Amino acid sequence: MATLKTAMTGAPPALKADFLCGASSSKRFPEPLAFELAFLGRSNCGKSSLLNFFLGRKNAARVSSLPGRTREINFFRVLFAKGADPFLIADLPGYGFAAAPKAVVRGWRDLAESYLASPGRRKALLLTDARRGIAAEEEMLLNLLEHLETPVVLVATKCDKLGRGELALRERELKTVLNGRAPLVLSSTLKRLGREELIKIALPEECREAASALRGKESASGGGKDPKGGGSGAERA
Ligand SMILES: Nc1nc2c(ncn2[C@@H]2O[C@H](COP(=O)(O)OP(=O)(O)OP(=O)(O)O)[C@@H](O)[C@H]2O)c(=O)[nH]1
Ligand SMILES: [Mg+2]
Repeated sequence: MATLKTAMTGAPPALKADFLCGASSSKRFPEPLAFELAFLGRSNCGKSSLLNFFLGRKNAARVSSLPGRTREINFFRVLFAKGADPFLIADLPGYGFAAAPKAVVRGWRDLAESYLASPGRRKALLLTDARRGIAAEEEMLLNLLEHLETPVVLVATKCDKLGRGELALRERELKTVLNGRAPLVLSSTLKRLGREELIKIALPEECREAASALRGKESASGGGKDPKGGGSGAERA
C-alpha cells in the first residue's frame, strides 16, 4: 500500500543514498560534487535523525541517545532519480558537547570549519533543538556561514517536544532573532513534520525537478518506494 500512499499524499520518495566515507581530516574529504548539503548543529540536536528523515531512510546515519557520538564528517552520495546529478550530504560532528574535553571540542570545530571553507557549491542546514532556540553557538555558526557566503536554513528540531502554543511562540521568537538571515523550517522526525518543506527549500531547483519528475512517473505507473522510509537504508562502506 506504500505505493498508493505515495501517489495519494504526493510525499517525495525515499532518496537513494550511498555512504561514501567518514572523514576525520580534510585529507579524507571526497571530491566535491555539483551540490552539497551540510547538516550542522550541537551534539544531540537531531542531525542524524533529520538526515535519515530527509532521505526517507531508516538507517543511513547512526542515531544515538548519547551526545557526541558522531565524531567524523559522514559523507553520503545522494541521487533523486535515475539520470539526475548526484550530490553530497555531509553529516557533521556536533558542536559544543559540554562533557567532552576542550581539545576534542576544538578538534570537531576545526574539522567542521575546514569542511565549510573547502571549495564547493553548498548549502547548510543549521539545526537547533526547538526548545533551545538560537544561543551563542548557533549565532557563531550563522556568522561563520555568512562570512563564507554559504546559504543557510535554520531547522528547529524535535518540535513534538513543544505544545502547540509554545511552538507558535518559539517560531515567532526564532524569526525575530533570525531577522531574515535564514529561512526557518520546523521539524519533527517523530511526527514526520517538515520533510517536504526541507526538500523544497534546501535543494537546488534541478534536484527538485528531478524529484517531482520521478514522483509523477511513480504516480502514473503505480510503482514507487516506501514513503515511510522503510527502505533498506544506505549502505555503509
Ligand atoms: N522527540 C524527538 N526526538 C528526536 C527527534 N530527532 C531526534 N531525536 C532524538 O534525539 C537524540 C539524538 O538524535 P541524533 O539524530 O543522534 O542527534 P545528532 O545531532 O546526530 O547527535 P550527535 O551525532 O551525537 O551530534 C536521539 O535520541 C533521537 O531519537 C525528534 O524530532 N523528536
Ligand atoms: Mg549524529
